[in-house]
Amino acid sequence: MYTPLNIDKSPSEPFTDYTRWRLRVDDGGRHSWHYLNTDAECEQWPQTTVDKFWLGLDTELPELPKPNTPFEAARNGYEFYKQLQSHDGHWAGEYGGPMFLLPGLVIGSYVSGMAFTRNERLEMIRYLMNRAHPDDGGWGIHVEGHSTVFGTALNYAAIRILGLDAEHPVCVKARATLHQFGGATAIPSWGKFWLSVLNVYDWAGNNPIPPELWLLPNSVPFHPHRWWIHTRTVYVPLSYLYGVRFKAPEDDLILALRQELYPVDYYTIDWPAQRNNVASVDLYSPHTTILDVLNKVLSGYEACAIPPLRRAAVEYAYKLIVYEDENTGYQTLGPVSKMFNLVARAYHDGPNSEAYKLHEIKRQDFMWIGHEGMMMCGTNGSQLWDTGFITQALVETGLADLESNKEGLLKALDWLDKAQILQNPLHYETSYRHRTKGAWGFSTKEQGYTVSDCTGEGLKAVMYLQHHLKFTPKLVSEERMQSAVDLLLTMQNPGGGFASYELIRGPSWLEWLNPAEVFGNIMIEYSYPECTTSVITALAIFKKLYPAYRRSEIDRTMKNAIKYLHDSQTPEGGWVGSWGICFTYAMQFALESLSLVGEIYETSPVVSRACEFLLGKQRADGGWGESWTSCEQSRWIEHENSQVVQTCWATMALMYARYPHPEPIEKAVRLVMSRQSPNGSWPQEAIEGIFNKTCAIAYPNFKFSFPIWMLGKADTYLKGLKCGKQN
Ligand code: LAN
Repeated sequence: MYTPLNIDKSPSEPFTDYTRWRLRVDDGGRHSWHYLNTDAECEQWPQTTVDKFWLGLDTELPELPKPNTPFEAARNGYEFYKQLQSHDGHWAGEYGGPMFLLPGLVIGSYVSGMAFTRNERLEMIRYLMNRAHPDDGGWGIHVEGHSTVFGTALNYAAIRILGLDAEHPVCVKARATLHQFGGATAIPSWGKFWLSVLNVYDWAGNNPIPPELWLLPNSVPFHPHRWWIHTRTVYVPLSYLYGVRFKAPEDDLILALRQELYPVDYYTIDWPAQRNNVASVDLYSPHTTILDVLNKVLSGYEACAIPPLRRAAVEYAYKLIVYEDENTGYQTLGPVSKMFNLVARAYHDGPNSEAYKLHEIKRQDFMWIGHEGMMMCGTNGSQLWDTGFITQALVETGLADLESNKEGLLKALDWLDKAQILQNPLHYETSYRHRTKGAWGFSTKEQGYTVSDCTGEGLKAVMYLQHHLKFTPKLVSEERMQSAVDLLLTMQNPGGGFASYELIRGPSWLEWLNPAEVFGNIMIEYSYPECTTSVITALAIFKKLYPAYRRSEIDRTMKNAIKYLHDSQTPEGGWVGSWGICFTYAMQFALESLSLVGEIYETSPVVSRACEFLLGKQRADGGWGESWTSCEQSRWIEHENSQVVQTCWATMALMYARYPHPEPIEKAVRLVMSRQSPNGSWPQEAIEGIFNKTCAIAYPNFKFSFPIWMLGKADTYLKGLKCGKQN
């Protein structure tokens, strides 16, 4: 379908004219990248600093006077970063990292007959070329991971669909690596699924994904509505497409891929024997015996599935897909469900339907062009998350009071005001959703999902902006803040902790049924230190401002949450991060919330243990550096270099704890200042985030918000320590 593209250039240079790309920001902070074909269009819509920065072009921002104090360094940092604020007040950013998303975008679009522009195809090919491992030519599960069958087979299929010739050296090298792994037969389950949809893997090679589970009574302990929201939201379209055994019609490319993806003859493969065949390079969570037995039973059922029951289940799954599309303005919860829902709607509703068109429009929100080419993002952006952090940083450091920063902050407040979700979902109980009224989500209001810590950070940012500054209007009413608090109060789990999107709904043994092989802890919600601490912090600040509102419930919630935090500290004194890398991330949040309930270094053994743990990890250069594999293994693993962002988290943690000795903080400040560029920015270092234990994800805006925050805070903190000493 897509015409072949003849590529003979090196991917180090763009395949398209980078001066022609523009990021459009629509209502609520929607992102979409557009390529302008004519000079007239370019003149009418000039490239902004935001565009240039994310494209990796020279921003031409000036060198700033050399900073002599941490505050001056923070001010320089923001002089740069404020140029990256969008006209509507939020900060846009790339959200790449996972390497299994772009193949979903490409395969899903291909089998649905949805086109890409030539320029998008060129830059996606370039991205994949740039991201192939230089040594073996394969791809991993994320940009910093080793090559796997999952990454290599899926991205190989993607680059071929996009138009790269099978004999191009990039394909030849990747194919050789894939074949060395034994070929695509041993791809993990989600890969088996995508390849089956593409009709280059037989459905008989998949373990069953029966839609009938949705028809069980809700009270059944393993009913899918009890699963972690990402797992079940992917399972819905998966079970639909499995139920109808969707497969793309054979064409020349598909026939060719059947040859290329396997070192053996495709037509001789024993497919049922592949169901549990997963390459060892890919495996993180091996199947349990219970899962294997269950799969055998379900396979038996597949052979004699009762047609009317299957039909009813497939119809129900389809209904849930529609609900999800409509609840989220066709963004869906995330990039995986996005593309599976798109395929399901294209198949069921056809290419002339409204659903198809809307899916096509919103597909754009996940596509991002960076300096290495075009990728698919982990969500439709991290708008709220990034805006929440920098605004808090500005208020806490005093940078918000500088005249030149006021206008931007007013815009940010305006954006935050509009980003709060004011209603429950359109389809609410019917799509098993948690309340959303009062919430802030991770990206945009349209996406429409409550996240506990995003609500916490959103609320905190609003309270800081509205109450700590003299020049801001009270855009978010007291009632709306109360509604955010009401929401948070519905989210505490029995152990006192807070999970990501919902309460923990299922029993922990459900994890034994984790079929994904490449991820850990994905079957149910868990309480997370990071989520819990954001909530505690928001509630503590809210309580100071509105002491009368639901006072006893807030007190009780906080007390239980603090207990959870104490309980979840590791014996060495750390907290394991699940969404950022790793201990330094979680500890910054933990010590912030503990300080707000009066637990500091000198009074609390929990906090002093935490500080000693951190100090034990500080390096001679003053920095901290942990590898993303710390998250995989839940133990501290050093990165080869110290990292600016992690150094800031660790230093913030020490300051929240009111650590009394200045030396470690001074050393860290010196390191972060020494890494700052003359224009105030910081260069990109290692990837910052993680999910599901194994997949790293990029938060490139962290390299601005956290250094600005830490340096500004350290300035006052160190001065305070000196005064204390003098006194
Ligand atoms: C995110 C991104 C944000 C993150 C935080 C707010 C930082 C966290 O504290 C709570 C969980 C949350 C919302 C989160 C959950 C899982 C996400 C959505 C992601 C890491 C971004 C991408 C990831 C999603 C699961 C990727 C799609 C892959 C699947 C396995 C479905």
